[in-house]
Amino acid sequence: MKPSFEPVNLADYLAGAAAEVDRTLERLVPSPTDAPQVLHQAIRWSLFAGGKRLRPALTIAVGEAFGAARESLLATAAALEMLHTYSLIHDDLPAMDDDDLRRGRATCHIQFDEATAILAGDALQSLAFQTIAQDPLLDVDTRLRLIARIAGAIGTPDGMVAGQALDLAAEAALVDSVGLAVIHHKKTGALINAAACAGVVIAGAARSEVEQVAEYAAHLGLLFQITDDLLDVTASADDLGKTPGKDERAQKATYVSLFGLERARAMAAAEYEAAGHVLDQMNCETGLLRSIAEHFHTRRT
Ligand code: GRG
Repeated sequence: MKPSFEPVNLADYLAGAAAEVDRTLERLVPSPTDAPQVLHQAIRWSLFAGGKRLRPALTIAVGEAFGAARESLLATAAALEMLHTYSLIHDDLPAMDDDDLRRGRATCHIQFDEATAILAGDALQSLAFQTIAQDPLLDVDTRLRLIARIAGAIGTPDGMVAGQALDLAAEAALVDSVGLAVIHHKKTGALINAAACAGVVIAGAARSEVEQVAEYAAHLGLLFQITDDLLDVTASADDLGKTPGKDERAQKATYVSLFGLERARAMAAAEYEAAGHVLDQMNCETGLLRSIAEHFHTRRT
């Protein structure tokens, strides 16, 4: 029998989780008055710019579904947001995506300068792993498992950095549907997967349950990216807080450019369904995780 809980409103849950993650980040990140001030102001400029906090919310939701206490999830959830923000700061640099708008405001290198943006990303990455390594609410074995899994989602050949390298190399070349899935599995999916798995690791669940969560999150990651590609052609800069239409201008392979709007929508729906089938097999309270998949499917920002 699955444990049953009171139904929770997703919007309230996400808002509550985001507020707690922000309070945790506030505590963990150097003050803007710490020297060198410009570095710490740049970190805060990007970190507190109004991101949706989806990755930390996923850590919290999965962790709570498997019985972890909210308090035990917060530092790791905040660390995942630091890592995500580092990736966005570096992705926006002229050497990469060269963007001047992110989270509804000037990108870090536009507001400050390129060197500061590179250093802000570097510092956020180190701070994230220090946060987990020093979390007094987790036993040392759990900290080590989290660090290994999250670092693996970033620096290994299957991780986010490799995905970014493939994506940059793919701009000029022809990519097929398999190549596209590989890029996004690494670039976007790996960190989303690590965020979900961090929750179930902190809850101390069995290895088989971690694997089920990883499978659910793999569908979620692809769903997130297909939706992102759809929003790039259908949403406004105001809604997105970043420049829409960039993929098309850069002649990037996306789910929309490769398959067209209708098939891309059908592929997103298939990933949503598949995430639901994985949840059907899981022995935990899945209501919130189902709502998160639905949110990833229907989001407009
Ligand atoms: C630079 C090493 C390195 C990696 C960059 C994640 C990434 C890899 C680049 C971002 C490019 C991009 C726009 C990818 C699409 C999916 C994505 C990660 C969107 C941004 O995530 P949201 O929508 O953003 O969760 P907020 O601002 O709400 O946190």
